[in-house]
Amino acid sequence: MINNDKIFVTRPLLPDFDEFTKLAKEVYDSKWLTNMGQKHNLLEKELEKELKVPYCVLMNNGTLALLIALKNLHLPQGSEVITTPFTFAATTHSIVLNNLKPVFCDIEPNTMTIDADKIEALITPNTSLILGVHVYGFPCDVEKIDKIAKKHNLKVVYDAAHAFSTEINSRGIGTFGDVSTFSFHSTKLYNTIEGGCITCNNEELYNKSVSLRDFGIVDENTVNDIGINAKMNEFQAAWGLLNLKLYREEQNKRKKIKEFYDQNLGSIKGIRILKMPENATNSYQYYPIVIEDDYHLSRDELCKKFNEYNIFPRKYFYPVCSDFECYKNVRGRDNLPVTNAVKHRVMCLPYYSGLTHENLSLIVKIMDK
Ligand code: T4K
Repeated sequence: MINNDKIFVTRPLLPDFDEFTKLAKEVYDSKWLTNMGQKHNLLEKELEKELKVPYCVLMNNGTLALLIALKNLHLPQGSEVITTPFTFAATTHSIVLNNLKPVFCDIEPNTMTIDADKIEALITPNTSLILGVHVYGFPCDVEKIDKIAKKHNLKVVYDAAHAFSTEINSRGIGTFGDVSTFSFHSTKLYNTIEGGCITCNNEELYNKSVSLRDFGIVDENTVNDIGINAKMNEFQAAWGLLNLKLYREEQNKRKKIKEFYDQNLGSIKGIRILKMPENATNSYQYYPIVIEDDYHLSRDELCKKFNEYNIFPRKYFYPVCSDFECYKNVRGRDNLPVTNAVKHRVMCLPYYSGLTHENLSLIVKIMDK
C-alpha cells in the first residue's frame, strides 16, 4: 500500500487566511511595515504573558536571538562555552560567531539534554558560560545547572527553540538561567513564519537586547553598541498574533496523536519512547523515538522503509554538531559516548494536527512489521 500524499515530520500551523488578510490590510493601510510597529509591540506583550516571563524581546529568527543573547553577556573573547552537540547547527554556530569556544559535553540518555553530571569535569579557568538546549522541549536539569553555575561563577543561557509554552513546576521555561531564546520558525509548534525571541528576568539585559536587535541604536543621535538587524516586520507579527490564539488547540490535537503513538508503539520490541519529566509540561514540538538494537531494523533502514511509503520522518539530530568538519577540533568531542550512540538511533515521527487516523495507523503498521 503506497500513500500518495507526502507525510512530513511537521506542517506549519496556519491562521485563517481571511483573518490574516484583514490584519495585513490594516498593516498596508497604516504604512507602518516594520521597526517596532503596533502589531510587533502587541505581540511582544502577549508573548510575555503566554511564556510567563517578565521580559520578551521579539526577533526575526531564533538564530539571531541566540547570537544577541550571547553577545549581550559580554563574555571574555575566546572563553569557553560548555554546550551540547545534540542540537541544531544554530546553537554551536552562535557561540563561534561570538568569538567564543564551544566545548562539547555529553547528553543524558532519557531527555537527550546536556548531562549536568558531566559539566563540572569540563570547567576550566577559561570557562564563562553553560549553554543548554531544551531539546525536543525536554527541559535541561535547570536546578543542577544553576548550582554548578553559581559555584563556578558562570553565566547560563538556554536555547528553548523547541520548548514554546513549556513550564517547569508551573514556571515559564524562559525564566531559567540568565537568558533564554526561542524560535518561531515555520516548523515550530508556534510560528511567525520566521521569528524568535529572547526572554530574561532583568531589565538591563532586556534593554540591551532591544538595542542590539536594532543596530545598537538608542535614539536618533546615539548608537551605543555594535548591533544587528533582527527586527520582525508587521506582517509576520500579525501572523504571530493569530497563531497565538491557535497553538493551544494544535497542542491538544498533538496530545491525542501522542497518546495514539504511545499506546501503539510502546509495546513494540526495540522502540523506546522518551518521557517528559513529571514536573514539566510538554510543548508537543516533536515526537522522538529511539530505535534500539533489538528492533528488527536499524534507524536508517526504518527511515528508508517509511520513505517508500512517502513518509518523511527526520533524524533530528543526526549528524550532531560534533560531527561537523568545522567542529572537529572542539574540546570534549572525543568523549561523547551517549551522543554518538543515540545519533544513529533517534528519529522524530510525523507530528502535526493534519495527520489523519489512516496516516497514523499506517505509520504504526510500518513500524510493527
Ligand atoms: N536552536 C535549535 C535547537 C533549533 O532547532 C533551531 C532551529 C534554532 C536554534 C534556530 O532557530 P531559527 O533561526 O531557525 O528560528 C528546521 C528549521 O528550519 C529550523 O528552524 C529548526 N531549528 C530545525 C530543527 O528544523 P530543516 O532544515 O530540518 O527544515 P526543513 O525545511 O527540512 O523542514 C522540515 C519539514 O517541515 C519539511 O520536510 C516539511 C515541513 N515544512 C517546512 C517548511 C519550512 C513545511 O511543511 N512547510 C514549510 O514552510 O530545519
